[in-house]
Amino acid sequence: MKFPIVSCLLAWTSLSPSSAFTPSFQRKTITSSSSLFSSTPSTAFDDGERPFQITTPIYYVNDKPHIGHAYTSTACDVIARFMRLSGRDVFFLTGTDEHGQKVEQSAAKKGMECQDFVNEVSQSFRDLLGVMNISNDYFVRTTDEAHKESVKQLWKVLTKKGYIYKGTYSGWYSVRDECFYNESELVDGKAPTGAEVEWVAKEESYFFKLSAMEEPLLKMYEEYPEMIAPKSRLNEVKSFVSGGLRDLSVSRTSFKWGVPVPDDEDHIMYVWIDALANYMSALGYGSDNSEDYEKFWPAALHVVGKDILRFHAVYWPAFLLAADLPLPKRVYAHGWWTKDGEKISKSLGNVIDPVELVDKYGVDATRFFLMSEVPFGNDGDFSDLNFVYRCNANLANELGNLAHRVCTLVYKNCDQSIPTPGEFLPEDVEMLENAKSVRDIAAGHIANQAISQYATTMINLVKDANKYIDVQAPWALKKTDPERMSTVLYVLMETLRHVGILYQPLIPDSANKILDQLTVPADERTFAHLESWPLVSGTKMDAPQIVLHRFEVPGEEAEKQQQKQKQQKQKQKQQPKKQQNNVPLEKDVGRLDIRVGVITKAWEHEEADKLFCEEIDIGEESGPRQIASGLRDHYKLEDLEGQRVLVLTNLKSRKLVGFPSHGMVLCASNGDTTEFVEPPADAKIGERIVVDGYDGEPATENQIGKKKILDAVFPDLKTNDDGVATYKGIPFMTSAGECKAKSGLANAEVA
Ligand code: ME8
Repeated sequence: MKFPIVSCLLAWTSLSPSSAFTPSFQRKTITSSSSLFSSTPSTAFDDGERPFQITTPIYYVNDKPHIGHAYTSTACDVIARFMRLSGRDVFFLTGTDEHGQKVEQSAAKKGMECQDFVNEVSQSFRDLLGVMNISNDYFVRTTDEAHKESVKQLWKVLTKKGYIYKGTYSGWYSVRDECFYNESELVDGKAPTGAEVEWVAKEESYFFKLSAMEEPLLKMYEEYPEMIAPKSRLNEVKSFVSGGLRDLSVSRTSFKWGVPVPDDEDHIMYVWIDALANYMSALGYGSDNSEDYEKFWPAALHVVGKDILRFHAVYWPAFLLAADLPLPKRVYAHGWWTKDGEKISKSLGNVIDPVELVDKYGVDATRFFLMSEVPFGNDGDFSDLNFVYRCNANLANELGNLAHRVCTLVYKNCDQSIPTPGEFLPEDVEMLENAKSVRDIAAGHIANQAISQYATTMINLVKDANKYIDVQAPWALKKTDPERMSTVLYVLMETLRHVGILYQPLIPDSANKILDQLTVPADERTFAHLESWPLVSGTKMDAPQIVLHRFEVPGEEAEKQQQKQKQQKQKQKQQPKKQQNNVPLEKDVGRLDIRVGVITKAWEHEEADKLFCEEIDIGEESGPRQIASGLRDHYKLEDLEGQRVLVLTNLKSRKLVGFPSHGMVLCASNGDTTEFVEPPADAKIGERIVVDGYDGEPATENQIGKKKILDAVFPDLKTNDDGVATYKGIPFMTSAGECKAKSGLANAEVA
């Protein structure tokens, strides 16, 4: 049954009353991006309305930036961009921490003046922001005069309130951690972090009365637990504080590179007082120009790595409580990246340079991988292979391919312009509602810093859109029902508009390129425009371009596969001929070498009007294979590129009307319909299909022919009731799940 467009829209909007879908001829005028939607969900720590300051740690300039720094900055960037698109007033702060012994020693090692050294390294952190496409509003440096004045101001307040006194210090200090440790904290004579410690023999020092803050801090954690996240970190902090706090040495006289203590310039302030104060100094705290401070302080969110939680969840609130200043709303401690299971460190030589990564894969893929691979808050392991698999699956195959297919179909079949939808069917309404519901779901995740869940929400929406296009098959409707084709394509474009707008925080460049192709004006891309701002039918489009490309699977993996194939061949060769002939060869599906592939190029055979010629990547180092398939009655040329397929690879090459074909693409067919058997989107290119219980070695190409293996196996290859390809009812499996006929064609032959 078809729904008339009006009643269908009513039915659709009744499910989400605040978000009426307005057909293109009834566009609303939005005067400012915040007039329709100017908040994010209220949470225990954030009311969803007030100006939002978000901060990264300020990074030490003792060495050039690495992947960990890029990670924290990107996470904050995603949240900041999301908030801005929601209409929130955002102040996104990052910067460099340039004082202290660690930096002083690094400058000395390079034989440079401290100031010259920090200028140079600070610039490399600033450059990284450009490389990672970070949208910070301000970059603070602790060597800025304004910052130094601001810290002195904080020191004076703490002194006036009676929390700073002079004494003498002796104890353990780690320069790498810039942290004092109690004897009891040391492990095998080292800091608990593994850093070297040195003994500071009796030195005159100012102290902060941290011991007096023990009770107020414990009370604060009790009354305001949402200040520390994720929840598991709160217990860690509580147990540290309830273990007893000793007064903190906050000045040193043994080095000079830092902010001098007001009225006692022989003393240099402890680098952590200096550093933590950046969050307020950047807003103008203690200066004549404190408008931003009035507006944004207290900060809504400090994002830090778990390594510096103690400084942010104990020392920082202690200083602020003592100074009678408002406390930040939340400190979020994220996890730690390792590389191939090992700690990232210079001495292991496994430091990942984010600039190299972006050079190799581009900024959006890098951002996407870092944000989606690991739940924010957990530790993560970096591997090139996972990077490539994830980006190829979720970005190139699912999103890039969908956007390209849809735009190409519209461009070719709808007069190069946005189609006019006809009547919507329930499945169209379901797709549109699904797209519309995603903003609130994503906003809920971002409000809780669940960045990877936001990514997963987007990935799932794109998967749903792929299912919709596969089922609706608009390419087949051109001749039979062009109005229906226009409706389906319109629904897909409108869904992609939501995808593009909502993906901007994560993959800004690619999302905006997709929105360009969809003809969405640059000033109509905020979340407010999702409310009632559909695409205008009839708008002319530019010729579609591929936005997200696939990456080569790293050589190592390809090498491994080649090695395996070589070994298999050698094993076969080594078997004495006689024996080979004597041992009966099981003629089952285990003899077939069926691999996951993707069509990278396709063209029409010049002489045979049923044949397409294809190049198919099955992960072989030698490059894609050329294969011819008789599919021209069933698919359009533009449907082929990017299509994931199963390839039967251990067949003798043969010429098909003059075209040498090196394998066979498997399809499901019931006589009327023929469609590809598809591996799941996350299946790895080149992996072999497994059928439980039939794990034999693939036969040689000669054996396949001579022993008539295909004749024996093909009658038992069928799709089941769910369209899953099976051998004798047992599913074709990949590491990512079952292989299925593209539109779920049930009980069809597979060949
Ligand atoms: O601690 N995985 O600066 P820093 C994830 N200046 N994140 C990582 C990481 C990894 N392997 N390595 C570093 C400082 N990070 C102080 C901060 S703030 C007032 C002063 C990230 O250069 C993570 O955010 O050592 C971590 O907290 C920060 O870099 C440490 O940067």
